[in-house]
Amino acid sequence: EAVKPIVISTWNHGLPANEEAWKILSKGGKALDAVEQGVRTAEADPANHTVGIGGFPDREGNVTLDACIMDYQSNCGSVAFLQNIKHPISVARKVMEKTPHVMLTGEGALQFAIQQGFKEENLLTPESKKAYEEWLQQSDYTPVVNIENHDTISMLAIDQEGNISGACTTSGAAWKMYGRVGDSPIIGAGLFLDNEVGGAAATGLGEAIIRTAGSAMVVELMRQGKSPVQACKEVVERIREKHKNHKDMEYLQVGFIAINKQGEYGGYSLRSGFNYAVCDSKKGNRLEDAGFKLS
Ligand code: SD4
Repeated sequence: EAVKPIVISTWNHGLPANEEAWKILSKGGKALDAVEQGVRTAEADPANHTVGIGGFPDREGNVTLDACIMDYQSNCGSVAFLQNIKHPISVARKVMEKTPHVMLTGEGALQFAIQQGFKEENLLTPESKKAYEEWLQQSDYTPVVNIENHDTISMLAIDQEGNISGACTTSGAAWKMYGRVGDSPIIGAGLFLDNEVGGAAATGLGEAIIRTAGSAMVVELMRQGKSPVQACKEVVERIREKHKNHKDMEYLQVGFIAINKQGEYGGYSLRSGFNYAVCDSKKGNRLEDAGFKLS
């Protein structure tokens, strides 16, 4: 018998996000609504420096946001390089539901958001501005593992009907180039699911996740019979292999979470320090440490 409903999301802030999602799932609500409402908690938290308001800016001082959402019928919506909108995940959902497209970027995404009634606001908090000014003094772009690429929220949920949905939202890598887009708004990289099989989502250095079609690969491996943890592990190992002689290797961190149709779940990362939150009716809402390849 499959475990459902269930929700899993990345990092410590997965706990409050799951709590919000659980309010919907436990009442028989849809996984799609649960993941949207869940990740909005992280977007709204100014203390989180990798999502929404309070996110660290690019190297020119702009906070630019990436997000995507996907439902059990493989509908998806995405925004990338979006500025001044606090809840990109909800704009991504509108792209999915109200446009003939999957992805809108930059000015176009902003224009669409405004048409849909979203308000423009400054997302650069005094605290992030200060961190940026400090960074400017060295202007050194060498991401710090588990710190500067930490805290993207990715969430996967299965509702009482047994349907899967997922969401992913981020301000991306701190001090990135203007216009840089990571894995998080890219279906197949930052997030992927197939309602027949399961879902997967990523956190970490987006470039490496895009190069390897990370989340899509995890789902494909589950289709071939791997457990969620085995599938995440195999993709992490492949990413490591592909980056052996790559300049990114020195600071590379990637982590995946995955869930299958039976409600089995797991996570795995390249380096230690990655955790995720899981909530179901059996054990409640809790944090678990992911297994890892290197220490
Ligand atoms: C990115 N994957 O833009 C994101 C960053 C991230 O936890 O995951 N942070 O590359």
